[in-house]
Parts: sequence; structure tokens; C-alpha cells
Amino acid sequence: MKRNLSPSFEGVTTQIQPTKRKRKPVPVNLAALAPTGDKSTHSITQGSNKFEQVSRDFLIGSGKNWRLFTEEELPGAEVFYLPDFIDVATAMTWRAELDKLDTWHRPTLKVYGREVIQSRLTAVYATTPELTMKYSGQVVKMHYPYPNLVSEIQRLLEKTLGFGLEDMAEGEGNNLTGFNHVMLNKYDDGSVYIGQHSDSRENKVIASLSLGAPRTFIMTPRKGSPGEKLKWTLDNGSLMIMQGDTQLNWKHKIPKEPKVKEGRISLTFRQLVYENHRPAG
Ligand SMILES: O=C(O)CCC(=O)C(=O)O
Repeated sequence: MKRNLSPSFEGVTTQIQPTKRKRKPVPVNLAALAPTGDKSTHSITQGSNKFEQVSRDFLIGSGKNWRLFTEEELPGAEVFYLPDFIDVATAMTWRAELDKLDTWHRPTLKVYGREVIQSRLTAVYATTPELTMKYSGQVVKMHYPYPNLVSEIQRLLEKTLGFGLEDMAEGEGNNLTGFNHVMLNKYDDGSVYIGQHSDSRENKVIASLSLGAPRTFIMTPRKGSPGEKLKWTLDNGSLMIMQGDTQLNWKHKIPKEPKVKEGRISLTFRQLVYENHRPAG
């Protein structure tokens, strides 16, 4: 199913930096501050308007151990979870290699006139140099090209999710859909978390790969949406998909877990769609 939706704000957890007067840094959940639907906070300035949703039937037919959340469990959401996308040894090897990337950084954002530093380390890549994104009014530095390992992981993901099959059936000969952007998040231990938020709805599909310490993932219905809070563990080597109206109806977070002493890296592969952009021809 193909649809175009307008963007909203992607929440992050941050610390306010001292501005004119010396002020003690205060942890702030930007998701709680920012109004949903504020286009100035997160907007795509370039990109493709073509995207593809993961087919539930394809996942059922794959014979893999997918948990496909039902409409009763998560009304108005399409969420799929595969606990053993890769084995633990591979997950640990990938985490160690990605830990060494030289692109990890904490972006400084401007929120309601204040300079704010994001607490999580992130590394951001795009598949094409012309894909750009604004976040909280600032252009996000997207690196290009992907590191080899990240490209390999994306290829494996797209195969696992059945992306590109439609293009091939149409004889286009290449994969015009698939993911065009990945954001890596680093959680050094259980003190690092991500506050409750919904992602921008320009993210048509988000596929989140977990490497390292298992962490709790909590989904809560947005105001006015039906459903009950649901939580489960994102295991080492697991894959989680969110698509459809999930961001419209639900918020999600990874809470602080003081007992977790090990680190985790997540790779959130995304299909960013710029809805006003029409490719030439
Ligand atoms: O680290 C994760 O698995 C979740 C990250 C997340 O919530 C996001 O990128 O929106």
C-alpha cells in the first residue's frame, strides 16, 4: 500500500547547554516539548517519493521466526519483530566494528532559541549525496557513502524483507525502493536512553537492528489513539520493523535501565520520502 503523509517531529533526549547565564544542564526530552506536526523541526529537503511497505504475507512465507503484532495488541500500528535476525557472535562482531566509526557525534540543536546537545551519540548516512534532511531547523550532516559493513547489512535486510521484488517484476532491473538512510544510535550502558517520541512520518519504514545489550522497548498509544502500553525486549541480533500508521498512532521509547552495564548500538534503516519531490522523467 502506498501513501503520503506529512512529517512530524522526531524526539530525542538532550541536555540544555548554558546560554547567557550559567545554568545547570537539565536533561530534557525534546519529544515532550516539541509539537507534533511542526514542519520546521524535521523536514526532508530532497529525496525520493517512491517507497515500499514490508509485506506481512512475505514475512509469513519466509519461514522465519517473525512475531507479527496483531491489531488487538497494537491497534493502528504495523510492527514486526524477529528475535534472531543474526546470531549473537555476528552481532558482537558488527557492534565492535561499528563502534570504531569516526562519524559518531552528538549534534547541537536549537530548540525554542536554546542550544541543546543530544545525549545519544549518533552516526548518520544516506545512500545518495543529494538526500538531505533538516532536524530542529538544522541541516543534518548525512555522511555518504555508507561504510562497507553498513551496506552489507542493508542488502541483507532488504533481502530479508523482500524489498525490490516489485521493481524486478516490472522489469526495471534494479531496486528503486529499499532504504535510503540509516541512523546509528549508541547506548554506552543502561543510563543512556531514548525518551518517548514518534518518528517523522516521512520515515515510511523503519527497520531497527539491535547489536549488544538487550534493552526494553515500550510502545504507548498517542493521545486519542486506542490500545494499551506494550513492552518487550529488543534482543541482541534482533530486528524490529515499524511502518504504516505506527508513528501516527503510537509513541515509543527505550527507558533507562540502571542494571544494564553493557553497551548497545542500534541501526535504524529508514525509507525517507520527500512527498513534494518528483523525480525527473
Ligand atoms: O535504538 C533503538 O532501537 C530505537 C531508536 C529510536 O527510537 C529511533 O531512532 O527513533
